[in-house]
Amino acid sequence: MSEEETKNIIIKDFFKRTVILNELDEALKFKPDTLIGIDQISSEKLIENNVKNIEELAHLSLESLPDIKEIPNNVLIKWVKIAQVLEKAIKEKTKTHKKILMIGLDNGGKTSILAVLQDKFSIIKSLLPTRGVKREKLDFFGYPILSWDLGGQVQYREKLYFNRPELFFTEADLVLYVIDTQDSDRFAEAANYFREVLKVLKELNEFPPILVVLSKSDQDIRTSLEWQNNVSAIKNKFNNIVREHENTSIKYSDTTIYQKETVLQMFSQALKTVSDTSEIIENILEDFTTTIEGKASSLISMDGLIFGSYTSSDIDEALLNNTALIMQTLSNFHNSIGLTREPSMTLDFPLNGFAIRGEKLFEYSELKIPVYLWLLSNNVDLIYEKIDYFKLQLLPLINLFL
Ligand SMILES: Nc1nc2c(ncn2[C@@H]2O[C@H](COP(=O)(O)OP(=O)(O)OP(=O)(O)O)[C@@H](O)[C@H]2O)c(=O)[nH]1
Ligand SMILES: [Mg+2]
Repeated sequence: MSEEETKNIIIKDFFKRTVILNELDEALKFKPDTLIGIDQISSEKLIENNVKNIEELAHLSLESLPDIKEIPNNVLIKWVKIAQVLEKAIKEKTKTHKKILMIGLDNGGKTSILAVLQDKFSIIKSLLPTRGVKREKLDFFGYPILSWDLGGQVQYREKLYFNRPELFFTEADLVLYVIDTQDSDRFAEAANYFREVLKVLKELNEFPPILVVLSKSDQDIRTSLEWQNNVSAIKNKFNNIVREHENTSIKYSDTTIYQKETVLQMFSQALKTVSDTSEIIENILEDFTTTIEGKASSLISMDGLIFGSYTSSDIDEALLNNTALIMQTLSNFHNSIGLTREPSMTLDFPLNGFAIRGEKLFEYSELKIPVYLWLLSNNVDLIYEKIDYFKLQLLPLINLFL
């Protein structure tokens, strides 16, 4: 299928079935209620307020939205964002690779993390220090991603990257700065390198989102006081450096290569900051979860990308996502030995008064990756009351996630 045809199909999914779409460009001139999720009455109210088509909806300013009694503000915001994503998708002709930079001292764990992400477990024990930059097109998650793994040995840092920064640090969509949480002797060195990286990015006028990856957070040491002190020390140092820079903020995520799900969660958190549609997906999940009185929900691809989650409690979210990722690993194993993939999976925890259910919603990308909606709730059966309605809204957003 050509890129144009693929795009046509993705865009069609935003519209109600009855809408006939011939030319992509004309879609922006359609009335608001041609979009899935916008009813006719709301559409008429929008038109009365001079928002006659999807393009005009996309051009509304979120800071000064019209006050329409019949349409709650949060709903209108969601519609504007969907219209914006749609406009961008229609006007941008080609889908380019997202560039992700892996930076950090030698021996920090960068190459190992990339190996885990691609299930290349067997190469980890024989990995050598990366010589210079290793560029790779990654074939996971069904999205085009280009990783630049910048070997961290001092000769490359000093003689290569900082000598020709424009070759390495430009046009990154995302920076993962990896630091070994077990190597406290080198925290100061890691912080200095981080400061240099921020300085160079600023000089190049580049401000990609940055995630600090707290690597080697192995399960057996996470509860030790020493490890916890190490993490506090790192955060202190890094937060202080960030404070010296305007336009820069960072987030943290810990990983261990011995639990793939930690790597998947870190990567999902990182990609969410780059995604065009993650925020809208999370709004829809919020809507869904509250409608059926659930405690938490997540939308996760079978290869472990968490598109979005909603919960009012971080513990519920961790519980749900960890359970879902492990259940999916199990499902992938079953699939690999020839069992049919179950479209619905439930785990009961009666003593704790809840259950977790995963429901297959659809498959996306040419790789046909299944996507499951996971719900943590006292009554997971309620998932069926609204699932079809929300499924229709989620599908096109998944296709435009990156
Ligand atoms: N305990 C533990 N060891 C890890 C973990 N991740 C990586 N390692 C080990 O750390 C060492 C260095 O890993 P690499 O992935 O080669 O580090 P790197 O950041 O790519 O290093 P350079 O290529 O020199 O920049 C290897 O011996 C890995 O097995 C982890 O999560 N836990
Ligand atoms: Mg390496």
